[in-house]
Amino acid sequence: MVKSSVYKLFSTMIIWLPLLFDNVPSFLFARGAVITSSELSVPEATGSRDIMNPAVSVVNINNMAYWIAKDGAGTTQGSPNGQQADYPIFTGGFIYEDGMLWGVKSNQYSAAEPVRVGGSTYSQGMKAGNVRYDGSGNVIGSDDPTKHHVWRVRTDWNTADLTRDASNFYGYSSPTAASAQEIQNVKDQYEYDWNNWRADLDAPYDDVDNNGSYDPTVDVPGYPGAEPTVWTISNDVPTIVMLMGTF
Ligand SMILES: [Ca+2]
Repeated sequence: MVKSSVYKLFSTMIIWLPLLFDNVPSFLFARGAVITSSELSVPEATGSRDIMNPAVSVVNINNMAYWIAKDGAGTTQGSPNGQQADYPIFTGGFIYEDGMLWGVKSNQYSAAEPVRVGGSTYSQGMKAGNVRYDGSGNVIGSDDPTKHHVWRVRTDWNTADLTRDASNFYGYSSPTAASAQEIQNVKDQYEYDWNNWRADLDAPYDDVDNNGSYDPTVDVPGYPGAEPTVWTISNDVPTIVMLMGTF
């Protein structure tokens, strides 16, 4: 039993992938394992979840739940235990809070201040959204953060029993606590993210027909080979560009 639990723990793989210094996608993915944790019986809601546009979400297909905010920050707000990662899922905390912090030294910065640092410490230096460019490739600002959320897919979203997933997403302490409506909400959110996967912003996907573009009817969103993927995109460009201008 112990060996099995350890396997499940390490079968969850967490990837933080800074592709560009100013435009940082991160994604979490995992290979699933059958849940065998004891059934806890005390439901505990931690508040509402914005279903179609969630500000926090969770990778939870195996025996660990790991939460992330849409700006890429660690968060303690999803778990009923008030911690970022719970292991075993639905029980005590495993990681209080973590995140990615990076530094860049470049001769493009002033000689007096050649280093820039960004990311997450206890506070977060990023906001959700992608960097926006003009037709010549110059940075003109960043996208509206309200148009972004934590994107989440799982390959079996349309057939799986999502009771346990929804119970975890809604912050209950019991894997069977979610209502039928809450389960449907989670399914709807999976469907939306599957059909609107941000491949245009370089969210990873398996290009099944190998044509170099994302087609939700053929391709598989998420990190290739992974069952669930949780993906966010964030930036530290101050100016937010709206459709009609900037503010
Ligand atoms: Ca394709």
